[in-house]
Amino acid sequence: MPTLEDLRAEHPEIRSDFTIDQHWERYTPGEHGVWRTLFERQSKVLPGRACSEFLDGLKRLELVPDQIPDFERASDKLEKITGWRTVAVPSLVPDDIFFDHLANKRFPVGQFIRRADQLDYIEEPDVFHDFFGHVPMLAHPVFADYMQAYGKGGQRALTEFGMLKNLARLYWYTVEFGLIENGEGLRIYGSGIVSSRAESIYSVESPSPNRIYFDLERVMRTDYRIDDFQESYFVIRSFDDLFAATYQDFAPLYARLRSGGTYKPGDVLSTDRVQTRGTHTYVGGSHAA
Ligand code: HBI
Ligand code: FE
Repeated sequence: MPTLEDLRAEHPEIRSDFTIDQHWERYTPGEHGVWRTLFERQSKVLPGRACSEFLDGLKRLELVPDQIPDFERASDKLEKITGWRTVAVPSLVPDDIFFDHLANKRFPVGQFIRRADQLDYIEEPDVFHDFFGHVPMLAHPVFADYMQAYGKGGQRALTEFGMLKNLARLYWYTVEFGLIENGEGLRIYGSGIVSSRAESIYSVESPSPNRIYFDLERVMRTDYRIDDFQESYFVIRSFDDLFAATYQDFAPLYARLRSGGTYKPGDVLSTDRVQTRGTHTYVGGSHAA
């Protein structure tokens, strides 16, 4: 995790909350071209796979294929819908800074974009993962409230309970890699999936991974892979369910989590409500961004 000092060299204006100026005018035609390639690829694979709430958010924010969004202008639209804004950051930011932004309805968006030879793999969230992947769902009022509650919960998990690892798993299996099964059938809402062409297809169509109905404690006990497709996806039935499950006092849950099992990414438990049990036939590849 880079420190403020590390980042100041490249971003002299960086502020104590790790935000920088986007400098939209500095993006090159090549960088806008990478955005366009990624946007057009996802526009082909997401209809019928991403949930309508995500696709509606994309439309309401009027994101266009041929240009990286101007964060201030897009935030003016987003703020009218759910009160959220995006802030530019140069990289991953420390957990306490990240939670504080979410708790105040500010989503940190990577200011940089991956290179044309990195279309399928990025280590750090860039503007395409963050803006295309995360921001459209922030136009959904219930999901936006979930994200703010996550930020507030994160601050407590960090300072009062030392339960960051458990909370990071919740973020990973919902915000990043969550699936939803409602009237439309099985659909994607997780940002890590919607911003990746290969995983957009794999997550809802491959027989290989497990798909298990969401249970808060089960998710908070389950480790995850950061370098490959997920071996298990957790499926919610509605965003109201997700918000309700997590809008409670976590203290008793944290007490239970101090003992008892931690599960491997591919485990299926007898107590699981299984939507589909995976064949685990997928042979590892690179984690498509
Ligand atoms: N910082 N910019 C940025 N974006 C993230 O998604 C992010 C982060 N810091 C920490 C983090 N995510 C996760 O570890 C959270 O679960 C805390
Ligand atoms: Fe992300």
